[in-house]
Amino acid sequence: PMPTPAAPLLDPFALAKALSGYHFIGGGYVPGRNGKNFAVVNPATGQQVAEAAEGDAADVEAAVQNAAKAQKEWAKLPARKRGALVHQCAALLKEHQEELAKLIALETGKALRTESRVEAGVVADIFEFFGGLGSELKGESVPFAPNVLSVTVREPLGVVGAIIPWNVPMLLMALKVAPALVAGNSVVVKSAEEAPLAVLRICELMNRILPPGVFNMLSGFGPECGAPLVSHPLVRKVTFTGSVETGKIVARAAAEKLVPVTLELGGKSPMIVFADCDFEKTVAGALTSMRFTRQGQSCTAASRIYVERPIFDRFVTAMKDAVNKMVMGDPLDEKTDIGTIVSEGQLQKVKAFIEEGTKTPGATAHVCSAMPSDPALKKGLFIQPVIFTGLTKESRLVREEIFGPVTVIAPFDDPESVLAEANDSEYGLAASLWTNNLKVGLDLAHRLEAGLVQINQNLVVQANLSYGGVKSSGLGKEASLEAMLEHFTHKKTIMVNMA
Ligand code: TXE
Repeated sequence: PMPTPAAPLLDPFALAKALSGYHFIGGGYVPGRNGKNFAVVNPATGQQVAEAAEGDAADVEAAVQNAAKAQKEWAKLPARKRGALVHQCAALLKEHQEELAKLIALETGKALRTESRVEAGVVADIFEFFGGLGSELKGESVPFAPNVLSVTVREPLGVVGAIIPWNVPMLLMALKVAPALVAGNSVVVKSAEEAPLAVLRICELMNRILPPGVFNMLSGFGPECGAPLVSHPLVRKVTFTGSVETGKIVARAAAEKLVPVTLELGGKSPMIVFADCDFEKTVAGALTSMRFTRQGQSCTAASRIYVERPIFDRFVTAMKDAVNKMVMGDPLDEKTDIGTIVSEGQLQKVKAFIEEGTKTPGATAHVCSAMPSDPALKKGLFIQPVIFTGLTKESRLVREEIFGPVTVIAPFDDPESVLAEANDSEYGLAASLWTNNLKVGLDLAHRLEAGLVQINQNLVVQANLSYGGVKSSGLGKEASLEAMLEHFTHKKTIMVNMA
């Protein structure tokens, strides 16, 4: 029986409770086999809102076996039919946008108006985009010899194991699940321990349309639940978003059984602002690029801003003024711009960075915005956004991913020096350039070491555009037709000798 109702349930607290203690395996909600659960906490209040099943190898075994069985039938459906079903999922997800937005706001602390509602909308958009691509799973005919017909066909890989983090769980799940399914694979997702609920709710919605077993979800911790999923012999593809450190563990385990792996890891994305930019638009662009609305918990967040010296002071002042206008508060409140950090562990990590920056000689910490005054939120994981100036490139705050509401702004004098600084990073996920001189802009865009470079805008991931980093930011691409073909199918060659 489904523990959640057919109509959207707009009370996220009731929904969280209803989803407590379940995985989603073989087309239905099932409790964990070991009976162990862990707490899901509302980071805005510190109160427990649900329990999640603590998955282990036995749950992985059940989910993968179900997925393997379902995949055989799913792959037999015409590709366009699979796409059409995924497209129908998009429509249903759209109907439930508000419900999903509230649930994700509750479990992650991301503000409803500025972040969570947007994420729920993008999720539907991703399913809609990939749902239209069934007929693109085409092969080629290759000239070989006069009497030989030589063709390639695209075949699914089998069961896909997907591991997702907590910052935008629904969106990152969709980027993996939608193309995997359209390509004829089945999927087992391991959700993030901080945010298992909204993705679990989506399972039941999609199961109204998809055959049982093609989409399964497990909650649990990395070593106990994620690791056995990655190593399971029937999992023929692994796709992961998370930290560099865990990404390497996952890649090693996948290499052990020689299955392909896609990794989307962190970033330290530079934003480069030239004096000839459109000043007001650039300040507004910087405000969204820093993703302070998400407390900076974004892999593409502009966490290093380089500003050409003549406008440096004016830019810093404008940024401080803009961030000071942002309202921190209850994520579910429509007035709130900035919600909370996701967990106590992340909060401590971010605070340690801020402390280190504050103590650095020559550095100034511009602390912005005001902590919420509501006593109900006094245990909430709020943190005031900080803009740092005066830090040099040796600082850990300039080099490492903080994943918090912290940005470093530094001046530069010429395009070559700023390019060298921007590229002097272990990461290479995203970058943006703000200038009216497109000759300089385009030249730098070609020479920046990043998977995504934008000039005079800084949009988040788009379903139809290739997304993914270079260097330690990852391996392989997500989103786009090409990502579906390259990462969720293999190309088989068939030759017919007709002589
Ligand atoms: O990441 P982990 P955490 C960065 C960000 C953040 C840091 C730590 O800097 O501060 O990583 O976050 C699962 N085998 N990003 O600890 O550990 C885990 O259960 C298989 C950037 O949350 O990478 C979760 O589902 N799976 C990033 C997922 O991996 C394992 C988004 C991510 O957790 C595992 C998130 C194992 N051995 C964090 N160990 C981005 N690119 O946006 C853990 N997991």
